[in-house]
Amino acid sequence: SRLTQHTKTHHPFIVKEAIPSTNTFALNSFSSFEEGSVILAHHQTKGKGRLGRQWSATMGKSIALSLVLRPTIDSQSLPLFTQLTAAALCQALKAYGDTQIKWPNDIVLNGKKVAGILIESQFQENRLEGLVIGIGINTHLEPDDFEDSLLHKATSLKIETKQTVDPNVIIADFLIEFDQFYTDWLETRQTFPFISLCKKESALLGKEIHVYSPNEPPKTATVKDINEKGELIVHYQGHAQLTPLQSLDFSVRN
Ligand code: BT5
Repeated sequence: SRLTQHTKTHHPFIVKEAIPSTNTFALNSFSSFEEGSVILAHHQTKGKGRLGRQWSATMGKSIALSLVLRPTIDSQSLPLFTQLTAAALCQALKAYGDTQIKWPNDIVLNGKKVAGILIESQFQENRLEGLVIGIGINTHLEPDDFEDSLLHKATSLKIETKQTVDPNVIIADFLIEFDQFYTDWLETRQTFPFISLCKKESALLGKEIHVYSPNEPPKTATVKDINEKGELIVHYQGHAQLTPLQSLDFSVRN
């Protein structure tokens, strides 16, 4: 089975108390972290989401980690890592309920966001030196911990399972799943194993979504596929062709 296979990756752990952001920490001292390093923080004071957004969590009630990787890849492969990570995280969180992937970077549990992924890259003299995969998982957040605006769209493992969970088990399970996809991909450069999982567990396939692009009114589209590059293939209303989307800002239409 997947779990009994050996992987080549090993994971030095760096554990911090409160820091602004594990991703920022990893990027600021990137050269000091070897491949596979995991930076864990008990608390983030300035957790980052994508596109300048914030990631927030009450102290001691969530997992915040960053995984440092130094693969030899070109920057075009970067979006693939969001899908690879989402597939691994979705698998690891399956033990807690019906997890799905909301392309490109959200894990939802019973329809609400329980985890998010933020991938940032490190360049040196125009060369991609590596990447930092940031993961936030809502383990023990309670409804009171969420801002009002998040209440109907965010949740935690504790809220959904009504049980406390073991963060160490979650982190270990995630790394096992991740290493399997990652080492396979490094060897074969085949994206099928994790892309097929992203499709199987997609919260968006077949759904109608609103696509928001800068300086344009939102457009309605139907989600048709996720391709081998990790792009979302959509069909815009009134268009003949299908359109591949990269991580544009968009929201699902109810
Ligand atoms: C994400 O961004 O979902 C990426 C989250 C990545 C967080 C990890 S924690 C470790 C590492 N270090 C960091 O500094 N970051 C990474 P995005 O798709 O842009 O979603 C952000 C949006 O999710 C916010 O604008 C809020 O609406 C919502 N949000 C904020 N905190 C949340 C939470 N704890 N649970 C669910 N939704 C949240």
